[in-house]
Amino acid sequence: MNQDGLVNTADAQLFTDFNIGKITAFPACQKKSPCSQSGDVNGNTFVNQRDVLMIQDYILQKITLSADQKIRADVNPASGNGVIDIFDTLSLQDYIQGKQSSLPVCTAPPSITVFSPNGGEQWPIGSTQTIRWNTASKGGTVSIAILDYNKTTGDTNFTPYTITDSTNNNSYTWVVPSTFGGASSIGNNYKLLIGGYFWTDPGADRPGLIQDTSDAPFSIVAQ
Ligand SMILES: [Ca+2]
Ligand SMILES: [Ca+2]
Ligand SMILES: [Ca+2]
Repeated sequence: MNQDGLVNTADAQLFTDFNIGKITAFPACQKKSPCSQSGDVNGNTFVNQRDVLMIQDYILQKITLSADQKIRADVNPASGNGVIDIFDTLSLQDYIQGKQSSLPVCTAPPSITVFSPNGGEQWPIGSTQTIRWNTASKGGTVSIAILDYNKTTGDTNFTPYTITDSTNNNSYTWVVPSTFGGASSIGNNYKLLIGGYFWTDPGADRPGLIQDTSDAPFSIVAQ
């Protein structure tokens, strides 16, 4: 079924997944690594169940792996973490069975960077300002908030004020309000926060939060 040369429960699982609609097709042929040699632990140019079994045997201390094999086995998370554990086997299995189109280590998360305000600005109440940021991949939605570092909330050293949810197109026009949360907005210790769930971590089965803040505080001043 998954053409790894083994007829075992993995094939039965594929049948089950197909019958209940979790997958829409069976792996048609032997898979290659989605990047360099990641996942191909035994180095035979194919990524299949034998590689998963090698990682499992390594975790159970039945076998040892060479330094290169350890690098190829560390497919999770996106940065590779130098730890070989069950999450690597689960990600590798998802890739082999077609549930994921790549391996986490082969899918670098996009970054987001706040450009303006990025620190030092003095924005008057009532003025129209352009909040700017940059993402490698546009699309989706970002949440924009102002963090007031002069006020703590719970166990955080800032108080957030939500501005809006905006299309992730790298800019948003903002009229600086006179109040935040019912109090004057005049202050000298604000940072802008931009964050969104516009990337799905293939190893986590859920969208991962990508966010950034101003590098240094900015101020809101009187009109
Ligand atoms: Ca292999
Ligand atoms: Ca790992
Ligand atoms: Ca930043």
